[in-house]
Amino acid sequence: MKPRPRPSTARRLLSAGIALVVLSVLVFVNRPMVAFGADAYHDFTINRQSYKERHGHWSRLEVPQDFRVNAIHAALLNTGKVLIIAGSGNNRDNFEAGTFRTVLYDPAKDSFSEVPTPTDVFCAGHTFLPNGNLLVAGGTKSYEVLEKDITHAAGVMKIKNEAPTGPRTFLKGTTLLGRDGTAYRTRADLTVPGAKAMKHGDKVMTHAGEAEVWVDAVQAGDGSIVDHPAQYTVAGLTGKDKQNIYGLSDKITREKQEYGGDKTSYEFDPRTERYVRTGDMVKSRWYPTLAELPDGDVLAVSGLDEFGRMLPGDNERYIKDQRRWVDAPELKRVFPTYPSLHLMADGRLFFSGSNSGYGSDTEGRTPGLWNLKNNAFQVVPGLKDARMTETSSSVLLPPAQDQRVMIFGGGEVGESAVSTKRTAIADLDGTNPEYAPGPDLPKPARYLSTVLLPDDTVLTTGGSSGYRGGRYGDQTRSDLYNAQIYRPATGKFETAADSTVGRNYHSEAILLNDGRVITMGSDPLYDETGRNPGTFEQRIEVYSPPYLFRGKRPTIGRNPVTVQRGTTFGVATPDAARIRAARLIRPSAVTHVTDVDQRSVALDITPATGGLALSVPKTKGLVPSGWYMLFLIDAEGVPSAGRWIQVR
Ligand SMILES: [Cu+2]
Repeated sequence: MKPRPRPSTARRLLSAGIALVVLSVLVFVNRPMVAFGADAYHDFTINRQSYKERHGHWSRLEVPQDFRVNAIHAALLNTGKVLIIAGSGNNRDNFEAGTFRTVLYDPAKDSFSEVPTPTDVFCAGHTFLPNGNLLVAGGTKSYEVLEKDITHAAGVMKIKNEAPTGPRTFLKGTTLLGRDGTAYRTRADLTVPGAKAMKHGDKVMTHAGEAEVWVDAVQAGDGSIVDHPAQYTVAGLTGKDKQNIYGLSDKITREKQEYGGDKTSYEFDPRTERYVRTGDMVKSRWYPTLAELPDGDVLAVSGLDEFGRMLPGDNERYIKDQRRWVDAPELKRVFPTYPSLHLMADGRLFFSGSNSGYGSDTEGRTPGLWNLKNNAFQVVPGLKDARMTETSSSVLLPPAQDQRVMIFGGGEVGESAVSTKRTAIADLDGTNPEYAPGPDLPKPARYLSTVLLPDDTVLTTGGSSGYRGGRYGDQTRSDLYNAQIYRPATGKFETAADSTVGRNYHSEAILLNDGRVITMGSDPLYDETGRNPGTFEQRIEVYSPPYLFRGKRPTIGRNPVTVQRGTTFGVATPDAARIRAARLIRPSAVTHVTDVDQRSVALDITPATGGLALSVPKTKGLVPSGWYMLFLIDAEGVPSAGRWIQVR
């Protein structure tokens, strides 16, 4: 065999060079393949049956362009459809154009439809009534104006009328004059009631009529600022009128003007799929919580008034049989906006501490049990990171009979970079309940959505570590994609599959009656760079929990449509032998991760011919009247699809 000649150095260098070029080309050509390989492997992993059985599975919903809205509120109707409310959707252009949106999604048919939305229900409160209608009250009367955009000093003016000669109307643009002649104009038409004579013992006293209105300085600049309480005359009035009718204002400034609340109220009817106007609320409210009471009436709590001021503890009651609101001065109590108020078995409302966005940073933030019979408030101590309850979420853990409320995450008051991974559980059954620590979340979280599942677990998903998805530590964006399932029986979180869409402020997650969870919304303050304004997230995802991949689901053959609290009813099921639990789950009505509707009530089970006999507890505070989803759960924790039942 002829030996190969040794290559020259030049030749060796040349072939090494060629090899390097070829290798570089190969690496370059294959680079996307390598990346694609990692993606493909991830896809392969999350789509494996064994993975889904342990962690569940997410999928993206196809939303036709016409039905993409800014989901600010979401509720599951007893038709199985999801009510998605945007109103103006935190979009000033929509507000000014009077474009208010509501969309219905039907999971059974995978179809969308549009619902006419009469007024701006953006940031209203809501809760389900015993008849299945969703009471929606409050909303947006005016958008905020940032300090940098305020050219003319403005303030709230109280117009007083000391003449007992009946109401007086002043048109928008009416001028009020300060002592030095500085002029201000009213922003809206205003009717001021006449003075009233009132008897106090044997004395008769005159009470002036009064009404409030925004006024803006006629001249731009700081010259019209008034930093102290002062009196103003109404231009054009003379003689006695001029003496009797005048304006009073605490201050007129160029400070930020908060969003103003609205007093409009509706019942949304799931059958006609329309908003039906009820009597107005007594107060205008932006960010109120509506809490159903044991008798089926509703309490509206907290909010900003029409001038963007925190309501100082003014709460009111909806009388469902008369479809009107009445003042509840006997229940004066201060809470921050969107307080989480969970109805307990004894009829008290438990304020978990969770709230969303506005209010005094000290007053009214302490968790406790609110007795509506005497307005007493029993503090529930022991919450770690007690200052971090804003943008937290809380749920009544399943089953409701355990009377345990769990709070998740949250951040410091206002636009703060500080948030917590703390959870805590208050066992409210005893006489002196306290919060005890729960397991930490994997990461600090605000705006975490928490959803009760039929197998007595709680899905926690979405949220961000930073304020509205923004900066946290060295990240410019801080959306959380990790989801986890809390299992009360073990007191631990289990890892769920990752979601693919970040969800922070103005996002929701709710249980569907087919056992899946739908998630939507998110309103980041900034984009990915952290420099430009963010875009509202309109994509929708659906999460299928592990139980949907664990074999055949039990079925319900037949069930009554209406059941009485404290009675036993029969359901037909071919799976009776393997059923271990039955739950009534009250559907969610959620906004700003505040959902005081969802609850899961355990039913006692006894065997019966052709199925099972199920007993509904008789306590109203445990099972408030209304529509529920009935789930049967087998020994493996696999639930049936939910059937709609009305509890009376
Ligand atoms: Cu909001």
